[in-house]
Amino acid sequence: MNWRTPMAAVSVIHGQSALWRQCFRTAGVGSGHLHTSSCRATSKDHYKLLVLGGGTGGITMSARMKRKLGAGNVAVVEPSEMHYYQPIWTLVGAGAKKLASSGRTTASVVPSGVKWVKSKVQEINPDTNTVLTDNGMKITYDYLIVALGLQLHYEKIKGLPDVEDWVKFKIGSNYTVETVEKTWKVLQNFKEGNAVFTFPNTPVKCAGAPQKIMYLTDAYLRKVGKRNKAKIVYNTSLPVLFGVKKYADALWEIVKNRDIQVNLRQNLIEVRADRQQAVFENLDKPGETKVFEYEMLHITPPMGPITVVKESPLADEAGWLDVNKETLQHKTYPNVFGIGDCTNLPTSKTGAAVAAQSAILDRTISKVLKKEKPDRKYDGYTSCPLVTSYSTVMLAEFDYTGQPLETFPIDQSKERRIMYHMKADFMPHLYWHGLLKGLWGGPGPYRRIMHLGMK
Ligand code: FAD
Ligand code: UQ1
Repeated sequence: MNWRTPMAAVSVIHGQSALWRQCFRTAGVGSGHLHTSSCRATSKDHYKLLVLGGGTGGITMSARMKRKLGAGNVAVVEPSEMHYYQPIWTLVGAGAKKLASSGRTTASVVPSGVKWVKSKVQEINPDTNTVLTDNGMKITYDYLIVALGLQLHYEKIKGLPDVEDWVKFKIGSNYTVETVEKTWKVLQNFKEGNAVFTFPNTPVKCAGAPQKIMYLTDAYLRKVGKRNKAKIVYNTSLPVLFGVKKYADALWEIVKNRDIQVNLRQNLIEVRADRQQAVFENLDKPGETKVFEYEMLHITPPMGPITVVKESPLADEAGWLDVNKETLQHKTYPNVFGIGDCTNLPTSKTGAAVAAQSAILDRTISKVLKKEKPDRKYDGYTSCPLVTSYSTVMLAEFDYTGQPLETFPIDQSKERRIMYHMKADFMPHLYWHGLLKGLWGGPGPYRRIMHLGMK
């Protein structure tokens, strides 16, 4: 729909009146969230800075920008009632954490003084500095930060049954709030056979997560005495086990020692759920398929850019937000910026990357507001705490060059108990109280101290 046509303008007005009716129905009695309810957004539809998406990057930048621009000048558009700390889902899928611990209401994470527009972005028009939402609002901005994340494409796997039937068909996936507990149920129900783990033929968020759950499965089955009844298989679309050699070498040692079979260039294309069979295509020999029987199937779905970004003038050819890889400023619209999974930054998509990006983007926007040239450069820092058991983690950290960029002055390719505690116990606090409050910009400054200024 194009909101500039007269027809569309009518539906915008209808949308707003429907919104007002909804406000009258739901407002009042104890609904005292200062920044919630889409109704109040209709009273103001221009913001100095508008943030699209209230996930990791969106909330983080809202907090930072509100500090910079003051209350009332920043709004964030996010449809979900709940905000999730996704990295802990790896442990939820293995029964080591409860799902409830991963979520907080969006109302509680939107910083005070920032307007929460509880709607879905439907169209972005950077030529007129306008955003259109699914409930008919037109919001204009001076500056825009796009933090819309990425889209999961389970529908691209042929034959995948309805989510309600996944446990019956022994399927789980740590990648969504609806499916992560199914991984744990399927793991507990495991009797005998193949445990098969997949990695799709697309960019993914947290490229280590597809194998973390495999190591936890191995550890769980050993703990309950079923490991000798299981064959663990990792079928990955990639030509490598991990993108950074130092960690890949260490992971190859682990899979060898734990008797895990790794098949490279294998892409899940079909699930025959009633027969408990998964069909993989050999990416080096298109058309050649191999069928794996399974007793447990963990799916990492294909992923891609969010449709609203892909269909906007802000996208690159592949559909990702087209930003400068050093400044995070859009390549053709200088009042537009991007952060996180929605961007085409050539680094691994993680929350840790968002943390490092947030400090750079904060600085870039400060400079742009002062009509100066951005001066700080993002080095591509990203991190993946590779959980290798219920008590160990290998903390991978690297940059655009694909070289390790480690925070601690120890060999981080070793599995360590202390890193497990960092991942399981410390990171959630750092996320909720540091990153989302705009106070944590990644470990860069600490790395420099710990390496005596050498890194
Ligand atoms: P998100 O946090 O996904 O936020 C995007 C937001 O945009 C969402 O709130 C969504 O509702 C909203 N949105 C989407 N479409 C629209 C629309 N049309 N209009 C308005 N809003 C919209 N990272 C790590 O650093 N370490 C880890 O160990 C780690 N492990 C992970 C394990 C798993 C299983 C998963 C799933 C992720 C993991 N990650 C990890 C990755 C990390 O969670 C993401 O990289 C991070 O959340 C990206 O932040 P983002 O803001 O780009 O996207
Ligand atoms: C990090 O900053 C971060 O964001 C809060 C994560 O979670 C989403 C991480 O998993 C990691 C590893 C980092 C990097 C932090 C340190 C202390 C190495």
